[in-house]
Amino acid sequence: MPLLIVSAKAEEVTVKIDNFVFSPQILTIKAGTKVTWVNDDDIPHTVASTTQGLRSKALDTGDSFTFTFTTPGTYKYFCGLHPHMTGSIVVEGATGSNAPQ
Ligand SMILES: [Cu+2]
Repeated sequence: MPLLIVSAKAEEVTVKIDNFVFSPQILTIKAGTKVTWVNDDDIPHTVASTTQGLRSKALDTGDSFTFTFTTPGTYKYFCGLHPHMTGSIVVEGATGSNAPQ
């Protein structure tokens, strides 16, 4: 299955967790975007990383976790309960991108 790459323009985006997969697995956003992970799976998952603050408690079905990305860079994260579940958030600078403004 190819990696799904989504370029989001909204300032709030959602990453769904289902069937042991973060979706989209790679998400490109602008700095300042609020990302909310929602667990649609029927078992608990977490969002974990080495980034300060980017770490949730165990999310039961329907629970969510929100983190606002203010600094450009690539943020890799994983599920603390199932470390093979991984995802990345690519944060672009608010200017200097290819946004059609
Ligand atoms: Cu998990």
